[in-house]
Amino acid sequence: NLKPWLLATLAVLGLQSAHAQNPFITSQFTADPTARVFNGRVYVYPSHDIPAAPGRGRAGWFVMEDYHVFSSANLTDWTDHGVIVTQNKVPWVKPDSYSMWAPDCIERNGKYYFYFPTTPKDTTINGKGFTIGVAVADKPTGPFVPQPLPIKGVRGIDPNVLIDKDGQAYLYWSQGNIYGAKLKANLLELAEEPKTLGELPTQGLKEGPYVFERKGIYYLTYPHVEHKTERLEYATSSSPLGPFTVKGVLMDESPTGCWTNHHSLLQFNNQWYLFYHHNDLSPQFDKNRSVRIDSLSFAADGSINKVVPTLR
Ligand code: FUB
Repeated sequence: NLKPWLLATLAVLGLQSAHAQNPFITSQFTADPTARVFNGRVYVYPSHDIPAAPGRGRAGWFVMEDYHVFSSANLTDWTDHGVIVTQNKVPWVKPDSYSMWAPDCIERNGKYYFYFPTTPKDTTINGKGFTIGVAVADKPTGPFVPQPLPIKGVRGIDPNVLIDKDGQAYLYWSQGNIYGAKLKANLLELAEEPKTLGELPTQGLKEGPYVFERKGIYYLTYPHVEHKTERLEYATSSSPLGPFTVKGVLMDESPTGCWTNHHSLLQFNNQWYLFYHHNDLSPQFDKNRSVRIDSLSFAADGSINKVVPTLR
């Protein structure tokens, strides 16, 4: 209940925390939020859950056919820029895939590269199951033009891209375990064979990698199921492809039972934030999810202080 003048002063000092209500998008179901700052504005690229219907996806499972992008200058007022990529306009996607899962978007030299996983119609390229493609735009809101084929050599979901301080780009993704590889300068092709990243937990699904660098430490953050639902864990390394060492938990398992969590971290106006999801708008069905934000902080030794969800 901070007074507006105090919030404005804190904002000028870069000290405000997220005070938007969670979930912060209520016009549609959203999940897997990747948040990025482009030109001083926050853009969130989430997945878009829709309910299954006859001829539309599989009842009881994730159903996703397109992506919207949302943006905000203050983390409170959000603009929906509409559909940026849709399954039936991507040449390589299996018709009626309804599997447009967790995406990422990154900028280089004024071009925006949107990475997304889904199922292909031609399984001879990367094998059966999910693979990852790219669509390119001149603006963060598109229009995005999909590449004609998925990235060769990538099998899996949940793409995440890091462009390191030296300009080298890395693609991370998951397929039960977490993998990474250098990208070529065009950001459209792998430059090397994928590798695993170190001594991550061997038991339980690990997915949704989000990698970032802070003060010379590379953080690999990821959802991990040990019991029933995913908790967010992190590992650190002195280099982008590891080996990473597990350090701890940044968000506990959901007490109310949304099976998945999926997240990104963002520094905006000198404050760090965690973007993640739960099923606030669909308490009975956890495949219709909604995105949330909370403030996040680091301890002096670089460890991440655990985030406790704020619901209002
Ligand atoms: O949204 C579909 C899948 O659920 C994502 O790709 C995973 O990370 C999990 O959130």
